[in-house]
This record gives sequence, structure tokens and C-alpha cells, in this order.
Amino acid sequence: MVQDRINYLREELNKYSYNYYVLDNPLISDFEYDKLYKELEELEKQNPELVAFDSPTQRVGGISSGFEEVRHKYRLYSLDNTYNYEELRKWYEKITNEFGNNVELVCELKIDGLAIALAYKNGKFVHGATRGNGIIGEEITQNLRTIKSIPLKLFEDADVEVRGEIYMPKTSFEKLNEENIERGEKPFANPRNAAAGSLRQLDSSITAKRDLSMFTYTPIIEKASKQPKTHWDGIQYVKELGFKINPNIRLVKNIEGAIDFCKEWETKRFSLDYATDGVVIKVNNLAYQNELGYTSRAPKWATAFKFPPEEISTTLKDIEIGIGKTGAVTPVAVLEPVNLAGSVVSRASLHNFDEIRRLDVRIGDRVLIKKAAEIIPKVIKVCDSEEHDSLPLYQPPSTCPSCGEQIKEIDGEVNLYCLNTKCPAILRAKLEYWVSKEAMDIDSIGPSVIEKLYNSGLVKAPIDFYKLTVDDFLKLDLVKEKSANNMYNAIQESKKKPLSKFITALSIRNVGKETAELLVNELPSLEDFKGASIEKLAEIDGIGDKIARNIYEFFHNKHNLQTIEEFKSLGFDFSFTPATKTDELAGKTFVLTGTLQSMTRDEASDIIKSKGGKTSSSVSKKTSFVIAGESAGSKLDKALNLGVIILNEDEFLSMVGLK
Ligand code: 0OX
Repeated sequence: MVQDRINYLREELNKYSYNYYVLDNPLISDFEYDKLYKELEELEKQNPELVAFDSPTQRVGGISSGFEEVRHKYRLYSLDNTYNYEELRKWYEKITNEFGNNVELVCELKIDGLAIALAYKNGKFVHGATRGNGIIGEEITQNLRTIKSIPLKLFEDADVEVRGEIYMPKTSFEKLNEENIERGEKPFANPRNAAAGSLRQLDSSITAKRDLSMFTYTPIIEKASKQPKTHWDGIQYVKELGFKINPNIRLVKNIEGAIDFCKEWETKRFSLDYATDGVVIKVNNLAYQNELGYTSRAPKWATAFKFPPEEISTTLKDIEIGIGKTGAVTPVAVLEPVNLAGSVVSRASLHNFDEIRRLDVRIGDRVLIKKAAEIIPKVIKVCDSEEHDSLPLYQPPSTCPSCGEQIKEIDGEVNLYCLNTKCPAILRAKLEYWVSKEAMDIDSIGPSVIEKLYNSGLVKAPIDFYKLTVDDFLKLDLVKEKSANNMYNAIQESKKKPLSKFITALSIRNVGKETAELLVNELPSLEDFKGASIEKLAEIDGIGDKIARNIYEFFHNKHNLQTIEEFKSLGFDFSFTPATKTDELAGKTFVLTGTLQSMTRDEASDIIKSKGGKTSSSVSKKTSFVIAGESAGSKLDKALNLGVIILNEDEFLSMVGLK
């Protein structure tokens, strides 16, 4: 019967959607989902009387003429907050004075989104509103229905009101902004604004296209099978009802446990794919909560520890010019030092001169700087000020600040370049890159040693490292004998590094570690590099015309060829060793997430495969290990949720015998 089929499809699709959006555990492919969805859509079109209110087809919404103001049934209070652990201790002391020591607390990440309230009657989502002023909000049920992690029907016919936070994942925000810029529209300033803008659409089909999600953090239970006595149990119950909760939550014995949680997340938060601006600490026992009650604006049983802000404004004191190893001339913002995300920042990236023009950054401006997942903070905008217009427009330099040569534009490149092959800044940058981890990895030689070697005239180019004697190090009064020996040996050892490292170390424009790896797979000897035409190079997967031309030019430059010969005569190996296969990781499945420091995810994946292991792109119960690098996102959350073993980069390297 058609009704049975419709019911079946609806239940199946809702199950898949719940697994995908709430549990972050996809069960089927998008293709399979779409096929079932289309079938349901078609059947419902032919039998409109059979469309159920919780059908996935009813999440698309329509146009409304405005949002109505509604009075919340239960007030949504604010939260007191502090940036200070001592104040947290004082807050807790007041509580223990009343209830004795060791009052349990629940720590939750404070999601930086929009607070909303959802009402369910007999398990059905009936009504949703923004927080507004906590007493009156705006009714946005239609828009909320489009958010897939908000259940339209609960697993139980309960009457509940829940509160939670709507947010947009950072990666979706970035993508949305890219699309907006492409269409000539204004980008959103941050994920929170993007989420707010998406929720306030009168056409809910626009909201439906935005990647919004919700973490639920408070249930108010009116009629249900359970009446939890603690906040912790309340949260577990919310999960049982079908809501998505944040897995990064902890029940602690006292305030010191809560402070540990705050300290842990102060740095770890950057690895999440959603913004969090602090930790909410709540008294666990609901009877205690009741007794503690509220001030005129906030509960006394909860408080928030706020992380130092991720975005902050400061004064741009100067724009310094950096010269990279390929001669790229890049502007760096010199700032009035400020505390940002836990560290003092006095310099920030300005990317390139186009960016300065786009933002209209002028020296003396107040600028907003931001530290997201990246280590180097960046200038994201100029703050409105009266002074701005009277400040002189910024003019990019016309000559290299290091060597005085004219700065040039290169076709197809956003950067400006100093093309003087003898430019001291470029030579130094090349030397620093040569010894870096990504290139020849000679870690006993740091920037200060390079500076002395360069200034003494002994080392002007990488080849000169290999002509140094132990005595040279000692003569320069650089280091003690033991270190001199170490440095000398490390340099000599580096001659045995694989070809890909050598190619990387050459500082060919646009040829980094990953590209070098791709190249040596196809061109396993230096002779192959010398003999390759631009066309042949461009045929290699992952190598575009621009890179092909740069490589070709590098290997057809007389000086470069001479230097390569010299490297050879100094005993360089230039060998390409294809990875050998073992089976030590047989039967193990790995999921890689976030950015690794010492290798790309592809390289890590190659290592796993070379040892007989498998990699997968999604976390499930079958996953043996999740390797979490920097900015690891929802996959890490999911691994935590499922109890999958999480390895950091060092642990992974030791596992595979590389550390
Ligand atoms: C959040 C968040 C906000 C309970 C009493 C006042 C605030 N942004 O993640 N609020 C609350 O709790 C209410 N919990 C949270 N996790």
C-alpha cells in the first residue's frame, strides 16, 4: 500500500538524517539518501493527504511576512561571567558555604551561537523562538524546522521545552563567505553573524541551504517518562529524546575540576569546527539549583568562564616587509601588543598588497585581528574611526628593503617579487628553509647560527653548508666543540636524504613538500628532472602549467645546473626509495583529521597503507584510531563520543616507528 511505503520511506529517511546530523554517523551515501527522498517526494505529491508533519520533505519551509514576537513560557536568563579563575573559586565558595564541600558541577563548552528555545508537545516540535531579551523573543519555527539536528518528532511523546545554541560550523562559514564574495556580496564577519543572518531569513528555503546545527543544553520537562534529578542526567535524557548534545561535557567533583576543564579547552578549542568562547559551569544537583535560584538577570547556580577573546582590536603601528625564499615580498602588520587567545600578539599577517588595498588598511588604523585555527594571527578588518580618512593611503614599496632592487609583478601571481638572485634577504630565507623540517631537516642549525654563518661570509648558499668544517663552527665562536661536531655531522648526514627532500629544499617557486613528492614519483632521478619538458611536467597529476614552467626554468638555468653538479661531487645521494610494504598495521583502520605538522594527511595515509593499514574518511565504531592534528573538527568529536582511540601526531609517529 502506498501509505505503508510512505511511512517506511519517512522513517528510514528520518533515521538516516538523525544518524547523520545528530550522531554525526552517516549510514548511507548522499546518493542513496537522495534516491529515497525523491521517491518519497513523488509519492507525497500524488497523495498530499498522506504527508506527515515530520516528513523530511517538510523541512524546506516557505516565505513568511515577518517574525512575530512571542513571550517565552520560561524566562531565558543570562549568565554571569568571568575571565578569572579566582572569581570562579569565589562563586563556588558561596555555594559550598550553603551545601558543604564538593558540590558536583557540570562543565560545558559555551557555544558562541544564538540561544533559542524549542517547545515539544506530545513529542512533536510545535514552536521555536529566538532568545530576544530572555522574556520576549521572535517566533522562527519555520526556519528552525529546516535545521536537521532539530528533531521534528522525539523518541518519546514528551512535553518538553529545550534550550540550546544554533551555530554554523567554521568550515561552512568559510565556504559561505567565499561564495558570497564570489557573488559580490558582503561576507559575514564571523560564524555567529552568519548563523544569525541565516536564521532571520523570511524565506526559509534560504535557511535550509545554510549549514546550521544546534547543541541542546537544557531541558525543562513538563510531561515525560523521566524526571532527572541532576543536570547531567537531564543532558543524557535530552540525548535519549533525540537531540544533539555537545560531547565535550564533564561532570566534576569541585571547582578545581572545573578549572582543569577550562584550562584544557583554552587551547584545545581551536581544534573544533565550531566557535566556543568559554565554559559554562553549572551546579549538577537540580534541588540545589532550585534553592540557589536567580538574581534579577542570571541564575546563581551557573556561571561562565570566558576564554580570552579570539578577535581583538589594536593599533597598526607599522607595516614591515618580509622577503621570502622565492623573493615574494609580503607585508606584515606590526601591532600594539595585545592579548589574543591566550598569547601576546604584536605581529599579524596581512597576506599581500591586494589584501591591504581591499581592506584599506593604513598605518595608524585600529584593526581587528583574529586567531582562528592558524598559529599566525591575521588582520581581518579596519575598525571604523574618525582618524581613518585623515591617514595617508598605504603605498606598497617599489624597491626591495633588503637589496634596493626594483620590486616586480609576475603574471598570474598575487605576490610582488624581488628578483635579485643575490638579495641577502632571499639568500638567508633560502638557507633557513634548507635546514627546516619540511626540507633537509637539519634541526641542530637554527636561525641564529645561520645568521652568524651568513654574516661571516662562510655560507651564502645551501651548497656552502657542505663545505664547512668543524673548525669553521669553532672559529666563529658559535658553539662548543660537541655542538660543532653535531652540526657538522647533521649536515653530512643530510646528503643521504631522499630526492623529494632535496627537490623541496631547492626553493623552486610554488614547489613545496607535497608537490616535490608528486614529482619524484614520476621523475625518480635528477636526470629525469633535467630532461623533462614543460608538457611532460604538466601531465603529472597535481602539477599545473605554472608549476611546470617554474620547474623547467629552474632545471634549465646554467647556474642551478652547476650547483647541482657540485652537490653531486660533494657526495649527495639523490636516491628515490619507493616505500616498502609491511603488515604491522594489518586490520587497523585509521581516520585522519586536522592538520599534521610533520607531514600532509596524504603522506600519513601512505605510511599507514605501506604498513598494511587502511584509512577511511569517516569515524565509526569500526575505526581503530583517529589521528588528530591541529584544527581537528567533528571527526574528533565523534571519536570522543564513540570512545575510539585518539592519537596525536607524536603518538602516531612512534606507532609507525618514525619517532
Ligand atoms: C552555551 C550555553 C548557554 C542555563 C542558565 C543560563 C544559561 N552557549 O553553550 N547557556 C547555558 O545555560 C544556561 N548553557 C550553555 N552551554
